Formats: sequence, structure tokens, C-alpha cells
Amino acid sequence: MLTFHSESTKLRRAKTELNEGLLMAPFECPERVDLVLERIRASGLGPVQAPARFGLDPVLAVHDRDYVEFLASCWEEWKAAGMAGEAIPNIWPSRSMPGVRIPEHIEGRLGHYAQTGETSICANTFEAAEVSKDIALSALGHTLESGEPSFGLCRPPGHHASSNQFGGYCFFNNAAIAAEQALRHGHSRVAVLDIDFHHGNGTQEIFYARDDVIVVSLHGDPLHCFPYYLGHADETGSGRGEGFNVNYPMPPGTDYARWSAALDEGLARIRQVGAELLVVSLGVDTFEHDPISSFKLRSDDYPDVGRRLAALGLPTVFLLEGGYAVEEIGINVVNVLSGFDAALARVE
Ligand code: OKP
Ligand code: ZN
Repeated sequence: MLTFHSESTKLRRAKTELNEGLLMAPFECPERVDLVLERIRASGLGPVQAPARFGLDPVLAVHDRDYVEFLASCWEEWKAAGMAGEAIPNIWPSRSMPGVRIPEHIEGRLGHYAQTGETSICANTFEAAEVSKDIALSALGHTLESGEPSFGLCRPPGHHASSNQFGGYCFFNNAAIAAEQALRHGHSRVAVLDIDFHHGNGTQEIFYARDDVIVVSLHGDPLHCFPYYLGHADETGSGRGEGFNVNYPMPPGTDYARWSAALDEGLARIRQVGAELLVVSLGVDTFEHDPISSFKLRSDDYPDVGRRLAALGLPTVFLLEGGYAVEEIGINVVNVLSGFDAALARVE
């Protein structure tokens, strides 16, 4: 499988994450990319290629222009306002009396465009997000041209980013950007399958009222797990999108037997609606030793995930989402990808 990677994803190197009441070293760190890349090279998964550049038009196809402009200037504005640390939101609009005007001061704008408080904006956050979506679009382009699978080693991740808010380490929604681009290339229906531990709330929001992108997500039950407010099974889409958003919330402690049964159901639904291309939001924070998650998947389970995805028989683009702070992130990612490749090889 061809991997798209750029050292520029590591341009974002935040110093702080607000977690458990403390400002900590971020879990979503540049070293994650090195661990995955090392394993790709060591395992002989396939060649690694640099992404092409696509500019902001594909971003503006899923994100609001004012949100993108906010991300582009946030860090400079924050510094200009004399702030000492990284840009961390600390105020949100009232729910009962929502304000209609976007503030001018960067502190107010930051709250307006943030859905969560753990993710600091620092130098080069925008640049890294741009490269991350270029990697996703390059992977998509390769798969569209060749029919062959591809892997985008995206960082920062994307699936929590909605049309107008960042959060959960995500700024541009790479999977949504790729799915939208596949439609513009001529596909009539695309599937986004999100197997990160956390619910892909941003992806859900972006496509919620649409039937041209089916979004299927397996994740920790939002009653107990981040991002808490979305991801319930009764969120099934709206209007013509009814039935095209499918959530499988599962309790902390979920093991591979239960998880893979949900995966099979989700894959059956994707098959049933006639999706022509599969975008996989590939998080491996479902791993039993992930430091911020609570599923119990083991390294040996991941090749079987790849095999089950390959059985769909669709052109497939894998995009990295989560998976944290453990040596096994590389092993687990490559296990999914090589399991997929091995199953394809058997069919050919
Ligand atoms: C991003 B991705 C748990 C805190 C969770 C944020 C998690 C963001 C996950 N106590 N903090 O979906 O992997
Ligand atoms: Zn996650």
C-alpha cells in the first residue's frame, strides 16, 4: 500500500494540553508520526510518497470561510494581544441566550470557534493542518486514479473538526474533505467509516443532512466518553440524510468480539447503500493500552480489521486519526493496513 507522508505535519508542536485539570504535554504529539513511519518502513508495507498541494478550496467545501480565516490568524492575533502561553479557549456562548455577534477580541473569537478546551493553538498549527489535508487529498487522488488502496499519515487528526469548530486535537476534517472531493470527482455515494475510539462528531455534523455520504462510527459510548455530547445510536441523520448516519456506541471495556460484530453491521449497511468508495478514519486508540481510551483491542486483532474492510471490495483510503503515546501505535496501524493488503492479494 502506498503511504503519503510529510515531515511538515510535525510543524505543530504544542507544549500544552488541558487534561484532568492540568496543563500537560500533549498526547497528540509529532512523535506519533515517527512511530508509524518507522513501522511502515520496517514492515515493508510499501513506498512512502510526499503529498501534492491542493490549496484551500477543498477545505472551503466543508468548512466555513470565517472559521478557516480564524485558524489562519489565531496564533498571530493571540501573540499580538500579549498572551503569555498558547491559545487555549476559556469562554463559550450561553446556551439559553446565544449571542449572535462574533466578538472581535481573539479571546472571544477563540471560544466561538472552539468546541473543547484541551487543544491549544500554537505556532504552525494552521500549516500542519494544511499539510494534513494535503496528505488526505493526495491519498484520495491516488486511489481515485489507480483503484488501489492508500494510507494518509495525517497529523493533526480531523474527525472532531466540524464545519465551524476545532477541538479534540482536530482543525480540518481530513476525512470529510476527502469524501467531499471524491463526490466532486464524480462518485455519487461515498462512505466514511470511523473506527477511532472517539465518536467522529465533526464528520457526523458535516454530513448529517445528506445521503451522498454515509457516516458510520464505532466508538466509546458518549454517556461515558469524549466527545460526550454526540455519538448516540438514535442520531441517524436528518431529512434526506435519515438513515445515512450510523452510530455504534459501546461501553468502556469493549473487546474485539463485541467491537467486530458492530463493525460487520456497519459494513453491511455501507454495502447496502451502494457506496462506491470507502474513507476510513483510522484511529488505533481502541488499543487495550491506549492512555486516554478504554476499549480492549489487542495488536493481534488489527490484521483482522483490515481483512474485514477488504472484504467490502471498495476503493479504500485510510486516514490516520488517533492512537497515542505507545510504541504499539505503529504496529497497530500497520497491522490494519497489511491485513487489508493481504486479503486483497488473496482475492487477486
Ligand atoms: C482525539 B481523537 C479523556 C480526555 C479526552 C481529548 C481526546 C481527543 C481525542 N479523559 N481528551 O479522536 O483520537
Ligand atoms: Zn480518538
